[in-house]
Amino acid sequence: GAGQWGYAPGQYGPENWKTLAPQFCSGSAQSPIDLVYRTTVKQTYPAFTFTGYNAVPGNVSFTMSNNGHAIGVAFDDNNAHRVGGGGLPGNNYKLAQFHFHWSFLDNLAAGSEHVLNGQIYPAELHLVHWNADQHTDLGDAAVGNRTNHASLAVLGFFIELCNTDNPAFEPMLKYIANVSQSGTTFKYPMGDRFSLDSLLPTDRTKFFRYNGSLTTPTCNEVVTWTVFKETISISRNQLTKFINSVYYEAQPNTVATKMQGNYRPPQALNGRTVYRSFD
Ligand code: B30
Ligand code: ZN
Repeated sequence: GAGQWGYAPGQYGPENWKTLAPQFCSGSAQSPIDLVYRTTVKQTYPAFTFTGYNAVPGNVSFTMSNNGHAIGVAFDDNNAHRVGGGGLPGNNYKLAQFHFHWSFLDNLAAGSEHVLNGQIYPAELHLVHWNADQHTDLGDAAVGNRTNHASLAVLGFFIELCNTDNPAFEPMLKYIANVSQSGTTFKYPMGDRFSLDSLLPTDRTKFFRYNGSLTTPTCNEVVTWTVFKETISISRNQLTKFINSVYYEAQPNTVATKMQGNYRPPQALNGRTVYRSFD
């Protein structure tokens, strides 16, 4: 469940997460951040290795879910989606889920969590991987009572508006009405396929790197963040359909509202170094 926090300004909003979940949300290595190119430090990194990110075999099912604050997809593939290399502090990160943060219907321009040189994008994709050499599952890696930036590798991609539909989003959009309410899940029919490789940009060599946190309460500082320079495109119609189709978890004494603007604003750097892999 989402717990008593949300994105609307006020008692449960991002400005009060420090109070709602003080242990980590008030920490000094929080995410997201504004990635300012001229303040970053160039470093040479080995290439990422992506395993299992190609077309999903017909016998692998996957589930889309509405957890009350974002729409996510998880593969039921015995952790076959893995990432290593890329200078991550580990070589055996398993994909638990991916999810989106996105904009408001009346302002499609603002929806990303990370910001690039002051520019906010319409949406952002997060691929959440946990370190299988150190942890038993995502929960153990994400919300343990410890600070270990090797626990999670979250890969972030900016999503920008384009005039044409991106076919890679169609499998999600086809079934999005099945997860309109918080707490609902939808298992894709056998034979329906979703390929992450078709969604991700082909150039995954240019990225920013820093130590940060979960961008939602309890904001644990357990993430090695990678935010890629190359973007994913989505059409206005597709983004609008996502936002119009799904609802947040209702906060106490309120009715559920449309899931829009589910992003945390940038957090203070507090002396952290942000690296980049490219000139
Ligand atoms: S993010 O990529 O930094 N936005 C979690 C993972 C990645 C990010 C944020 C949170 C995470 O695993 N959180 C703990 C699990 N959640 C369950 C869930 O995802 O549904 C606990 C919770 O918050 O109650 Cu809602
Ligand atoms: Zn996220």
